[in-house]
Amino acid sequence: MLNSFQHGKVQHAMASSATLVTTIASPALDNLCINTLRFLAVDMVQKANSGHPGLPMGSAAMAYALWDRSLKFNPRDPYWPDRDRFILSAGHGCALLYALLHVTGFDLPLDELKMFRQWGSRTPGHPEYGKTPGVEATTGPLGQGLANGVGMAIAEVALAARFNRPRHKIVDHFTYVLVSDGDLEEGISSESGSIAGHQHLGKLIVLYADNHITIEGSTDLTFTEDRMARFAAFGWHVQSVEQGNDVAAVALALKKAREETDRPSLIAVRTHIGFGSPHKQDTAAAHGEALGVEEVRLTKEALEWPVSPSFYIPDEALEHFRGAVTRGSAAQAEWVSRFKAFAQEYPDLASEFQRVIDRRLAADWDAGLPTFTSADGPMATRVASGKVIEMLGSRLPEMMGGSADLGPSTHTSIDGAGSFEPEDWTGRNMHFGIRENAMGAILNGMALHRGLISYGGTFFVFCDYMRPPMRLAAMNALPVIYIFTHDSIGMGEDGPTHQPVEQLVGLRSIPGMTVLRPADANETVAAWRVAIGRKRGPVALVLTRQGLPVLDLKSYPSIPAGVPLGGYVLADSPVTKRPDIILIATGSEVHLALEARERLAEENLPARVVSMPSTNLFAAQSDDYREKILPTGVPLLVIEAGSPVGWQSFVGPRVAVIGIDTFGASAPGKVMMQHYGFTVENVCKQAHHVLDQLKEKASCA
Ligand SMILES: Cc1ncc(C[n+]2csc(CCOP(=O)(O)OP(=O)(O)O)c2C)c(N)n1
Repeated sequence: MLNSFQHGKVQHAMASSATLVTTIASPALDNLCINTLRFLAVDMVQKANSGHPGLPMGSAAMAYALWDRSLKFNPRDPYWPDRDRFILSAGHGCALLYALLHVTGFDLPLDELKMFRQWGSRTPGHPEYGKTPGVEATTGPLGQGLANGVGMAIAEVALAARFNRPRHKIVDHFTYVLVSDGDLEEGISSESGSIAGHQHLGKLIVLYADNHITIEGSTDLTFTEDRMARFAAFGWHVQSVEQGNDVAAVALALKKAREETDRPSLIAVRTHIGFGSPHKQDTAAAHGEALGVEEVRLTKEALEWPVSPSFYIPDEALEHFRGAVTRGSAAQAEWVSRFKAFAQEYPDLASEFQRVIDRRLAADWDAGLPTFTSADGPMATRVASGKVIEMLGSRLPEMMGGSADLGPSTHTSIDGAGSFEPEDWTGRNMHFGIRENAMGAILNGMALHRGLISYGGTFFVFCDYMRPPMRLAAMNALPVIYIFTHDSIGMGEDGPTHQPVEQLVGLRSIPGMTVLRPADANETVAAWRVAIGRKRGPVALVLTRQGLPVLDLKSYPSIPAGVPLGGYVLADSPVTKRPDIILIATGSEVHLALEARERLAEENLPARVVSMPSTNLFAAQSDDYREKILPTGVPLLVIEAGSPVGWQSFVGPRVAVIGIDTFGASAPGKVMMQHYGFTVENVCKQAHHVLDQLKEKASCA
């Protein structure tokens, strides 16, 4: 029953009182194990003739100290809920991680190591979540992994605060991150480091491969501040280990870090990039290319390692590493027994824990979702979203999120749910501060941890600040929700710096991202239903600042079923079944399309209005459905207060777009809309123009 946790699935296995016993190896055996890791990494990179040998060679000892002496993990069941998390933020050094995963007994055969960076292998060029058992996060874009770790540590304390009870600690693990200079140079390290310090995340422990080298050479070129003082100022507990190969010293620092419960820990370990390589150690040449056949030989000789065979793993080392399986199984069994006792005393809480870890929604989670009527309008979609969040927050206690200091504008708080602050980690309203990049990466870490539905908001234009973590969320199919308000030039006076133009097309183009720009309060409700119901991939809700009329469901009954399909007929041509033109609009422009349709009807031009809150969802529908909504041969006119880029390729050549291909300006929203052509008059004029042009073409043909 030890393998009873599939992605956190709890089964009530037989209780076991096994305790975690680590057999400390002799220094000679330690060294053998460390060199095993080093040379596996060296051989992987050499065989691929691509990759980064330097960091693995320098950091093998500290990684070994962690994995051998501290890390709570079970290679046979990589996803049991209370394992320690380990993130290699310096993802370029992944040969080290793959070596660790193989030798400790994860389902990663040696043949996979021999296929490093090759098509279809489980050992890609940077760690990819979901591809390799034991990889907790996709890393490579420097700094993101560290902030993911902050998110995971936040998830740990939040779930502990929610589920642990006196005598029952069912959530109790550490989050470890290995970072490099590049991770700490990136601004996100300060954003997330500051949050972690402020939140007193004592179970976050960061090992820093302080090797003084980046790609262009010595860190003297770029990175000369006192990193220790910087993190100390963030409120971290900081330690230095002078000898990176001193396993005992690293293990001791890790022990001290674990004992420091009030502050996150940074342990700077002075390592040497390319350790052991006679010509490349301590140089940038060890960073990002294979050592070369001759240098591999010299390095192996220097460290008294057999030159051949490559991928050599001494039996003694393997046997020691594989102790992780017994250790991990025992640790997991011990947790299972604790969980069982917890479930006996708190059966409801135990099944609730199981539910949130499995990402299952509570029954009737959407029962109280509001329906708005025209009497509620005008209402900004951000306001409608706020009402939905309040309701959902009360039904789904796993919802946890906030904004980058814009809560009153983004309407992202859950009333009565308290603030997530070090004094009270049961609070579910998060205050990320003005740190969008870290916010995005923390949301990813929370989602990767499991047990929470994480969401975050800011002004739409500032989503650019969090694009790197959004891209990773999409790549990792993480169910993170973004709430982006002030969605167009219609937001008004703040001017072009705050008025999004190219953001819609930008987000829509991220593979796996679902963007929804609802037209009113009722579409917003339906959009939230999509967001919460989606288990894979992030969802961005793009919402207005300005009030919009409410589309009454009595007049527009197609809204609830239409929104999940991405695009649907909101109002059809009043005269004939087949319209002369289709007006496709999103968000606030849907109302303009509806007005224009009436005007066009008076002008004997029957038009259909298609509301298209999500091009991503619409594109995923069947050809038949899309043909039904946008029949072949009917000209299309798109109305969207954003860049027109993308529409042509999306709906084909028979399309004209009223969009924006310049920046906005500082003026009231209504004035802006008029100046940029978002008026009934212009829509009607363009509709006629499209048809005239087509007629002209037809007569020329
Ligand atoms: C955001 C980001 N920018 C640039 C890179 C490309 N890159 C990979 S490693 C690296 C820096 C290497 O220095 P360091 O972080 O100290 O790693 P080490 O040399 O110790 O392996 C850079 C710039 C990246 N992976 N991510």
